Amino acid sequence: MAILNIIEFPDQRLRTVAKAIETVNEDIRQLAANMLETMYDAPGIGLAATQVNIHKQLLVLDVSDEGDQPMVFINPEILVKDGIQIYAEGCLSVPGFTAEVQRAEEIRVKATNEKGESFELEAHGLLAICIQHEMDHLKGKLFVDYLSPLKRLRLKKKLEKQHKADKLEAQKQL
Ligand code: GNR
Ligand code: NI
Repeated sequence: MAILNIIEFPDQRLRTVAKAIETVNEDIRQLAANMLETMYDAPGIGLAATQVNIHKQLLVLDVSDEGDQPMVFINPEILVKDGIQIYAEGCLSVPGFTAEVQRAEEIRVKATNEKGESFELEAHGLLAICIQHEMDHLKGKLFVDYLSPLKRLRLKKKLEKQHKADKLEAQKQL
């Protein structure tokens, strides 16, 4: 098991479109386990492979209160969307920032699990939000893309400044 490095906005690698996974093998199961460990450690309620710079259609999540219901989605597809809900979202790739995003209230999703079995799931509320947020990552999209260009630019400048300061601090430690 291992904690993976999470890349942060405005890193262009977050814009990569993930490729479908052809076979669910031991490498994929290992990656899913490491992503879950990374997500719980952060802590977060979801993580897409894109965020750990692996451009494959794989996401993990756990929206339970106890953090004891890990879920793995491989090659997820949304079959049906219904209704709308607005929620203040955060993202491990956009630390220290939240914004209200409008998404479908209810979705029907088809995906493959870590055993390579196909499944379908009806989701609503936070689970539906999280699946849509993670599936956006797999398409190279971030929740900040729903903001006005001015707000996104301000956020980009703020995080770039923070990343520069972090880099200088790391150099001092050498
Ligand atoms: O941990 C997370 N919390 C969260 C809160 C509201 C809406 C979406 C999320 S997902 C986020 C983890 C993350 O960045 N996943 O990509
Ligand atoms: Ni995210």
